[in-house]
Amino acid sequence: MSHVYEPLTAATIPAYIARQPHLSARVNADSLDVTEVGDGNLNLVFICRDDLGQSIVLKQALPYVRAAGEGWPLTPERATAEARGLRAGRSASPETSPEPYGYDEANYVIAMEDLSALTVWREELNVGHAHGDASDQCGRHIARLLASTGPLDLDPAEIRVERGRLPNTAMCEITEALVFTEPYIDHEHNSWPTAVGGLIAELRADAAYRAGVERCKRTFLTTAECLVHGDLHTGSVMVGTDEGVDRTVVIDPEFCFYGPVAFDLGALFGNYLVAAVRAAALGQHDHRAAVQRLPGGTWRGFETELRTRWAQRSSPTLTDHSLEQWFVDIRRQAISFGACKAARRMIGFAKVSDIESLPDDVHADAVAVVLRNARRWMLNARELDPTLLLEDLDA
Ligand code: SR1
Ligand code: MG
Repeated sequence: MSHVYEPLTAATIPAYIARQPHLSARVNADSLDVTEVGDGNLNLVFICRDDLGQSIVLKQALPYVRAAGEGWPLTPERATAEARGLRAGRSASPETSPEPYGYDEANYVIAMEDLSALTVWREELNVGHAHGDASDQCGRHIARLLASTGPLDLDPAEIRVERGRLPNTAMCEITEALVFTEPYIDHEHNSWPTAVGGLIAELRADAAYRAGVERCKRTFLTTAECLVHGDLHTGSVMVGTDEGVDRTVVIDPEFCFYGPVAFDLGALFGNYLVAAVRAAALGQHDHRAAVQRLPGGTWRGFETELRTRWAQRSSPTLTDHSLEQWFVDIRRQAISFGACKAARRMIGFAKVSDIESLPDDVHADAVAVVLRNARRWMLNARELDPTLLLEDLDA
């Protein structure tokens, strides 16, 4: 149940920080320069920097969807889920998670490390920088979260308790609607270039594709393997170099929930697809080749890390053969989720800049290529190899 609270502003933040010793110990509240930089769909994000160059980030949930306005209310309790997701990520994989500085539950404000030395991965992909190592790091991040919140070390009762503590119902409902339902019905959120109307009608009429989407939705609704990020697209990853150190940092786990681990892998695969289609549309051959290697990087990072953690598992009942079976299931599910995640960005709410910022003369074609590949992935998920997913976009 949420309560009334005041949205922060650049003007109110110095006093807000001054009232909280754990924050005023990190930045000087008397000399703050505050900039609002939130560019996502949901929240306010402030970078607060003092005259010594020390900085922190404050992220506040609004009681509605920022990209849509107050007409689409959304519980700010999602910040509580995000704060838990951040703590879990930091504990499972400190090297790929931001440092959290605290959570103010009364005002739905998360304080955390300032990552402004890094850049959002999607923006980097859009300007032709693939950051291949980030794909491996993201795969490892997913495996570490699985290992520390899933059945390798926790017994089912512990997982059930954790799951009950973090239902994140409102956010899961958004995903169910935007990823699995709305793209396939008439809905005011949907839009597409006129030239792809026929293709979308075909996709919607394809019984095998639709059955695949329904299977994904069932898996999303009923599987609770571990804590998953829940929205792990390339806009949820920061990349670059910070004080001479290469970093990949997974941010924004406000959609986190106990779900199928393949959902996070699929989110990345689907977003690599839109990045590859963008590169192809712009004739960027070298960049396209680098993007084509990203799914393999993520899969190998995930597999390598999970094998390592498997060898250290404490659960006595898990057999090695079951790990191999699990990889087969995860691979198929991830490719199928990837199809859903790419298709929703072409049809429904919250489109992606990779495609939306393309010149008019290639935009509709790019949407069509994404949709054709999404269909191919869904129909062939069992046979496809993640390392070859983007090899032939015209197949
Ligand atoms: C109403 S939220 C729209 C989208 O933004 C987030 O990044 C998620 O992908 C969500 O589906
Ligand atoms: Mg986000």
